[in-house]
Amino acid sequence: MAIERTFSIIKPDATRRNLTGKINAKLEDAGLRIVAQKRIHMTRAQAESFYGVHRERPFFNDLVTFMISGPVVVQVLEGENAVARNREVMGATNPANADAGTIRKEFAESIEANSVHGSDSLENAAIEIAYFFAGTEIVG
Ligand code: RTP
Ligand code: MG
Repeated sequence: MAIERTFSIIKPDATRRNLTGKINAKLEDAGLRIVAQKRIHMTRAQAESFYGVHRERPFFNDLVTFMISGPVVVQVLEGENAVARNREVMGATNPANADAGTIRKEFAESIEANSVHGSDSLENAAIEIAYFFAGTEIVG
């Protein structure tokens, strides 16, 4: 078991409903440690660049507009197999398909307003962490 770091976002649908504490409790209960965290309001350029891999997808513009519709909480999570562990506790992209007990099953409003983002690989985790955090802001 490797200790990894992954990148997480609590999305605008969740900050709007004041769910950051409940979501953090789920992350911590899953064995993940929040080693960096800040609340920001992304610019359109920041969101477009962050989701650049989805630029050709039909939902890209709606996704960017949603992600800048309110504040988000960006986080670095640390723990054993943190990338996969976080994806497990997040649940499926579409909350209708998410397992009981997952963040998206309990809190997501729709396939788009699905409360959290989590890196999908260790390689992308490193890129995404560096996009939002300086090394000095991460305290393990
Ligand atoms: P994320 O990147 O946010 O952790 O989510 P994910 O891996 O589970 O899903 P991904 O396929 O990477 O999609 C990124 C985000 O785009 C929105 N989405 N909307 N309208 C749609 O059909 C649709 N599909 C995806 C969601 O907010 C999804 O989390
Ligand atoms: Mg993804």
